[in-house]
Amino acid sequence: MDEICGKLKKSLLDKGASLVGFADLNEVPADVRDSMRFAVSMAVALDAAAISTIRDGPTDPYYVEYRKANALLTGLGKLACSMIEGLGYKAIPKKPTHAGIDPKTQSTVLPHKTVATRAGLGWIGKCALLVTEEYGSAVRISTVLTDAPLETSIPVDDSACGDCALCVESCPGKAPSGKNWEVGLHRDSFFDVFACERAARERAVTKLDFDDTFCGICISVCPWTIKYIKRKGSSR
Ligand code: B12
Ligand code: SF4
Ligand code: SF4
Repeated sequence: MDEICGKLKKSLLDKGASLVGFADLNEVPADVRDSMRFAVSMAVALDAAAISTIRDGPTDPYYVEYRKANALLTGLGKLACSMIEGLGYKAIPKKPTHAGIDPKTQSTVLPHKTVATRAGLGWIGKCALLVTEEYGSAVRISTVLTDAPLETSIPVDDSACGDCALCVESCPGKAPSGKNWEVGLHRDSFFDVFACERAARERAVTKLDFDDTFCGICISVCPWTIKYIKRKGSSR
């Protein structure tokens, strides 16, 4: 399987993925993962210059990037599926968008972030986003479930946010409580999803005349994102 994982990773990175990891989902109930034990987690980094334009709300360059990343992730999911199925295993792609969420709880049964931490891509920040060492939280992610026995990565169980509270202080909706995540801590015990939804919608309507939850301030203020922006030669 080592060789297959290597080929899969190389092909996905060549086609535009920024990070690829392999998850063992045995900790998650079988019914939420379609009885597939393993998963490929893929992240696409958002353009650093576009993210650097977000200051007090969403911007057109961020919206363009968001759409581009979703399209790329959909294509990468198809590629991973065809490679895995070519080897005789099952593969189920999960959409990068809000498809299949319960609006009352704002949740899917198997969030991409759960798969991403299991695949070792990063931790969950105080703002409830996946934070990666390489790109901060400026990534969009998606998942392919499979029964192929992949060589899995070391999962991330703890936060690396430490005492930082920049996303907590910058959130216009006061959605993050400031508590540090660890595996097993449910989103709703450290993040008010409805406060985020209200504030993000208000920002999107005011800034872009766009009636959706679209904000991204928490992405742009994170020191890990800023490190990525600086590495790419932009400034915030
Ligand atoms: C519903 C939803 C929303 C809701 C709720 C957000 C939320 N945090 O849940 C609203 C509308 C508010 C929203 C807003 C935004 N969203 Co949104 N949203 C989703 C969606 C469709 C489902 C999320 C979900 O099911 N949440 C349920 C809760 C319980 O889980 P969770 O917060 O996702 O993650 C928890 C688990 O993963 C758990 N966990 C982690 N590891 C493990 C391991 C084990 C074993 C277990 C049991 C649990 C566990 O820890 C996390 C925190 O508790 C996902 C796409 C997807 N299909 O996953 C995108 C997604 C989370 N959104 C995303 C983004 C970027 C945004 C916005 C920035 C919007 C924007 N474009 O401006 C804001 C940011 C809000 C924020 N700070 O979180 C990205 C996040 C990327 C990243 N770096 O993390 C996602 C993943 C979409 C994508 N394809 O990339 N979103
Ligand atoms: S998307 Fe905006 S409103 Fe939601 S948590 Fe991030 S900064 Fe707060
Ligand atoms: S801004 Fe600070 S607290 Fe928030 S996710 Fe980034 S490192 Fe964590």
